[in-house]
Amino acid sequence: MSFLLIATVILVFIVVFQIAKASEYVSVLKGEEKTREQSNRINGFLMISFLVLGLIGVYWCNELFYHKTLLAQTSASKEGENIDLMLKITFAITGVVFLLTQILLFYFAWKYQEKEGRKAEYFPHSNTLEIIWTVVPAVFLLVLVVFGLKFWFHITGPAPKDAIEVEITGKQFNWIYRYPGADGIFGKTYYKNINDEKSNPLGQLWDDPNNQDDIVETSELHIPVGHPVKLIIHSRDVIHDVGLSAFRLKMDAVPGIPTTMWFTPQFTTQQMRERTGDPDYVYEISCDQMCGPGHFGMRGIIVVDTEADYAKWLKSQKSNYATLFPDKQPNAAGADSTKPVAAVVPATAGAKQ
Ligand SMILES: [Cu+2]
Repeated sequence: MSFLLIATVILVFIVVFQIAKASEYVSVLKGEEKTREQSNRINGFLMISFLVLGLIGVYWCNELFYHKTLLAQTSASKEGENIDLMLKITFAITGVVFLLTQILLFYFAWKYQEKEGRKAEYFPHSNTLEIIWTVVPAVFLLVLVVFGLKFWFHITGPAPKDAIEVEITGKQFNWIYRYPGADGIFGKTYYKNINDEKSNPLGQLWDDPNNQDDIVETSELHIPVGHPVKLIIHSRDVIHDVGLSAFRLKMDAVPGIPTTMWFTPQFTTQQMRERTGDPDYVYEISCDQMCGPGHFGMRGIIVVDTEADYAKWLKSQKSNYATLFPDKQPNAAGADSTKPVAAVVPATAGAKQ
């Protein structure tokens, strides 16, 4: 079998070699000039064909895949609309440049093919041209960068006063969400207090009274529609990244350095299901930073509720403190109370959605 294979390869090689040799004799007979002219014409024609087929291909790919891209759906956050706008402007500018340069490249290759009596002009340098093709792209890039910085400072800057604050902590390999509770203040945490066995994944310090009403959640992040949400982003181990593609946002989760970003969801999860025509649609958090062997599994889920549903969900949540110390009464002053548990926990406690 291998002998046959080797023999075939050798035979094919000999045939190709003989054909090449024969065509060489033919070109000698016809005159080298003429052969070159002919091959130039063929190359010129192929260049134009490549241009036309290539442009059809670009258009076809777009028709085929556009509905699978992010831009097919409008941004799910108000702030993300700025990102979409910038992306569209970038596409428009680079699209025009792409079309112009590609069309000229292949058209010139055809138009200026070697012909009798045509001589190439020697044109090594032009200051005017250098200035034009340096300054024009620089101006366009500057405008894009300035807009980018403006939007960036907007979402990483101070959030509106009525923003809901949620803490999100990445760890190998999932996300932990924390709500500050009724007092609106996150209790202190200390990394040496982190203990997954004792249900303290964030290392909450129990002697800080602000911790007593903090809700810690690992299954889903609930946020209300039409309301600014500020994420305070932490990491427990290595660098992760909160990627919110539907909202057009992402931000690194860096151990020891909290990062923030805020946004306003425009559509509830239910509305998004109708918009996409996908009954199973959910907002996803993807970890956008390769963070270890379980990186692929760091898919978080965000549920965007109506204001009423969100309030209902929040009310049904029990603070981590109340779960861990059911015999202690959460108290704004931090003092332990001997009041019965029933008074501490709302009737709906524990009924997670
Ligand atoms: Cu990660």
